[in-house]
Amino acid sequence: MKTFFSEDHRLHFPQAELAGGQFVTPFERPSRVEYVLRRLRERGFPAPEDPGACDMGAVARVHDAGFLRFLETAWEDWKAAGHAGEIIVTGMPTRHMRMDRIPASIDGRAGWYCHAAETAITAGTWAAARSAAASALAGARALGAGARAAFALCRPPGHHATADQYGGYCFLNNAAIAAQALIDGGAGRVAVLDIDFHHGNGTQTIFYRRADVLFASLHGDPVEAYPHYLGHADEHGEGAGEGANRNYPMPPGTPFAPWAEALDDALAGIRTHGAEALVVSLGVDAFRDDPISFFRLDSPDFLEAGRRIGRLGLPTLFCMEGGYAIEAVGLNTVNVLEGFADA
Ligand code: Q9C
Ligand code: ZN
Repeated sequence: MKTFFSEDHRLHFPQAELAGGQFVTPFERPSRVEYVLRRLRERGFPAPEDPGACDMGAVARVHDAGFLRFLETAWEDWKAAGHAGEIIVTGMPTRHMRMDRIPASIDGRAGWYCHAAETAITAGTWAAARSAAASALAGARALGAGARAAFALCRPPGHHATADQYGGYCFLNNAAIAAQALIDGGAGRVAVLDIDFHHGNGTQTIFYRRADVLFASLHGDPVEAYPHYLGHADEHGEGAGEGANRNYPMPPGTPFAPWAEALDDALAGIRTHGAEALVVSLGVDAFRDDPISFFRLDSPDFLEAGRRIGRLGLPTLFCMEGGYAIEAVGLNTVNVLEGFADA
């Protein structure tokens, strides 16, 4: 399995995440990928390839032009406004406010282009986010060239990023960008399977009105879990996309058996949809020891999940998403990949 990874992920490491009313060291930190790299090496995966420069044309097929300009210039504008710290949004447009006037100030624009304030932007965030999208695009190219599978070790993650908002530790939606690239490369239909603990609100909304990209997500019920305001079972897609969105919200304490049942149902839906390629949003925060999540998967369960995904028989790109039980992130991630390869 080809793997793609850029050292530029290190350029994104905010000092702080707003959590529980305190500033804490971000859960989504650079050391996460070290554990994945080590396990890949130990278990005989080929050395990761650097993806090179990011194809911004491909990124612009998914993301709003104003949003991309904002990300590109946000840090300079923030400094120019005299702000001393990292970009942390303090207000966003919500119910009872105007949604048709984008402010000029950096504070106003940051709120406009954000949906969750735990996520800070720093000097290197834009470069890191582009490098993660570049890995996803390199993975999509590998599938296009005939590979059965590829792994993009994306950091920062992507599935919470909408067409025009960052949040949930995500800036560019790596999996959505890859899915769009597969469509643009000639695939008639593609599926995105999201097994990160959190609902992939960004990916869902990007493809919500489209029939060509099916989105299926297994996640903590938004009644109890981030992103709180999307991810319910009755979100089926709209217009041409009606029926091409499948959500499997599950309650606190969910162990592997019901989770795997949801996985099987999602995989059956992907088969029925007629997908020619699969993108997996591979978060491993469904792990029982994850510090910010509430499912109970054990490490061997990730092997079995990979096997079940592998039995679909589709060309598959895995894009790294979440997983915060730092030392187990490598084992659990590589278990999915190895299970897939063994299927
Ligand atoms: N106090 C991904 O897994 N809220 N993002 C965390 C912790 C944000 C998760 C609350 C969680 C975002 C890619
Ligand atoms: Zn997550």
